[in-house]
Amino acid sequence: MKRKLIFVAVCSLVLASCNNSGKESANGTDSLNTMKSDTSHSMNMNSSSVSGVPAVTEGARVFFKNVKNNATISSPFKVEMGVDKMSVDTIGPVVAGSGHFHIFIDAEDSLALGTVVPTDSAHIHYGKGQTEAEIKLTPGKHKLTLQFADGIHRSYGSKLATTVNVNVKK
Ligand SMILES: [Cu+2]
Repeated sequence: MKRKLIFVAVCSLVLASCNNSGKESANGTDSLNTMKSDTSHSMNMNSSSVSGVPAVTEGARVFFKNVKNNATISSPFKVEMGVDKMSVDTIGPVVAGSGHFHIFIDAEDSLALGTVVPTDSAHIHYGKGQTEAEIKLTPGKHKLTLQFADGIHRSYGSKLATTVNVNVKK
């Protein structure tokens, strides 16, 4: 409710952004949260690669719990995602020390710090705070990357990414 009200306020301020977010209400909420949480200096509300991504906790890392590099797996595969020294949260306001998982399939080894993770068939978001997910892969070799990003999908960079190669059974 509160969000909606603020969202309307944002729309009346930024008509262009409202048009964009009409396509996908989640993103509209996201740009709102950028504004709310980034009170320091950024005037560019629509930027998709802004500074202001929370710091990565010293020693934090992400890892696949149940698949090692060069493993042979079957599809569908229930992948388990882990993170040390950061907490897993849903999408929403940016909170230091927290974020959500993404799996990239046959894509980048990581996305540069601050880059918003795209939403497409090669970049899957687990914005409900999932730590387990079923993924479907065609038989053969694939590359899976686990990437952690903040509440508005801004990548925490290579420090919070890991990649494994897998071989999917027929
Ligand atoms: Cu995301």
